[in-house]
Amino acid sequence: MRYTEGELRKKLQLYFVMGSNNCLKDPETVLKEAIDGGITFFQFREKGNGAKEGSEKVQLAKKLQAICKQNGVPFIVNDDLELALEIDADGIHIGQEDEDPQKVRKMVGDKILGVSAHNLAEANKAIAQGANYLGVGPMYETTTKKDIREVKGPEVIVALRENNITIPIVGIGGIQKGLIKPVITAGADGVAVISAISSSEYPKEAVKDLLDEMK
Ligand code: FQP
Ligand code: MG
Repeated sequence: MRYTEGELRKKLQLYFVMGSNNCLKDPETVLKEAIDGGITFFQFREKGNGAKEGSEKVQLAKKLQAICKQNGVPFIVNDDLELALEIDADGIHIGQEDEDPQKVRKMVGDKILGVSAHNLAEANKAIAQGANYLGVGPMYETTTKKDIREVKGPEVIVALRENNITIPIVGIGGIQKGLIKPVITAGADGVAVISAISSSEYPKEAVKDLLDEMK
C-alpha cells in the first residue's frame, strides 16, 4: 500500500461514495463541492438505475479522478477491477458478492484494497486475503442500496474490535447528520456516505455538518 496503516486510518474519516445517478447536481460539481467541504476519501460507485456504462463510465471516472488528484483525495473504484487498472486508480473496493479479494490483491499490487464485511468471519477472511480496510454495514436503514443485509447497527463494529480486528474500519449504510457519533464510538475510523452528500443542494455544507459531528 502507498500509505501506512496510520495514514489510511486518518484519510478514511469522511469517505464519500458516489455515482452520477446519486447526484442532485452535476457529478463533477458535487465532487468539487464535497472536496471543498473536506471529504477525505472518494469512491466512484457507478451502478444501478441510470448508471453510465462503457466509455461514458470511463470518461466520467477519469474526470472525477482528475478532480481528486488535484486535491490530494484518494480515488477508489467500486467493483470494477478492469476500470481500476485501466485508469490507475488509487484503489478498489469489493464486496462479498464481487471478485475474490485474493485475486484482486494479486492484480492491483500495492493499491488500496477495501473489502465489505458484515461479521467476524468475513472480516478475518478479508484481512487474510489482503484487505487494507473494511467497509462494515449497513449501520442504519438505507434506500440507496437495494440488496442490503440485515441492519445490525454500530454494534457489529464493537464486536469486531472486541475480537481483535485492528485494521481501519469504515461504517456505511444510512449514515446522515446526527448518526455519526455512535459509529465512531463503536470503534470505526470513519464513515462512508452517499446520499447525505450527493442528494444535498449544498454538498459543501452537508460535508461540514458531518465533519462537525466527529470533533
Ligand atoms: N463499504 C464501502 C466503503 N463501500 C461499499 N461500496 C460497500 C461497503 C458495499 O460490494 P458491496 O460494497 O457490498 O456493495 P456495492 O458494490 O453495491 O456497493 F468503502 F465505503 F466503506
Ligand atoms: Mg460491490
